[in-house]
Amino acid sequence: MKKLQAVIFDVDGTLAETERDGHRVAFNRAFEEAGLDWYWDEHCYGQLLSVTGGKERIDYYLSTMATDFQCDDIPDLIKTLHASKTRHYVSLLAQGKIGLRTGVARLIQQCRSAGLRLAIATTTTPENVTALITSTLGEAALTWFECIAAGDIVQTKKPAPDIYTYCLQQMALEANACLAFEDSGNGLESACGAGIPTVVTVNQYTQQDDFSRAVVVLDHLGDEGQPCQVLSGLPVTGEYVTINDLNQWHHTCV
Ligand code: XBP
Ligand code: MG
Repeated sequence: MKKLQAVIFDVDGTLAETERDGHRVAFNRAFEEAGLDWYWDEHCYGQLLSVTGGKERIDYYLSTMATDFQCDDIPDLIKTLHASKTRHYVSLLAQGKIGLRTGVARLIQQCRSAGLRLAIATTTTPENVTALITSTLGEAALTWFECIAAGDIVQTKKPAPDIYTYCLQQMALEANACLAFEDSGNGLESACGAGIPTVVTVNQYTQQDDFSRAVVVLDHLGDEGQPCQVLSGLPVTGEYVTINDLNQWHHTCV
């Protein structure tokens, strides 16, 4: 039987609810700063989230919702807007505007205490990962993650498996020695495409996604006094997810 050796976390929507009040707000501030009358409200942003990657999302918006927009150099505009958006997003995080989801800090610490190797596999930029981890767990926590696979480090973003495959390669790990934590259908497809058994914690934007390939789907990881709920898949032993559950789930599916 293959032993669980590592846990790989997605970032946006999994470690923290960063999309509605973080990335979306940062995009709108970048558009305003550029003198554009674009505004992504919560509903519109939910539709745009079907495309991963901020630059790719702006391009998708232009090709589907702002088709009349004219510009001599669209790629340069997208690059400039995204750099501005990242600055605004990092600033929001530095102000402590976004915290970790229920149970995330606890489970990360329990993984560390149990000797499990930790990694991150995300579509967002490395700067954004650094800003989120630093603002929620402290700068030293960055060293807890052996590999932070982020953004443009791979050619093709989620739902392609590339970012997870890259992470496995960097850590010289086999997929069946790991568990991945995701929040979205795109993320689940990416992790499963790399052969990694995956746990999903849903959020407001991903509740309707297809999670049929997940080992277990939860509302959140739970904490003392904040019981989690299994939406589908394998059971949780107690009121919140512990290392025992990770080992049990891993044992059941590899
Ligand atoms: C979610 C994404 C990211 C963010 C925006 O990433 O798709 O693109 O929405 O961040 P995750 P950027 O894989 O962590 O769920 O603008 O930096 O792409
Ligand atoms: Mg995500």
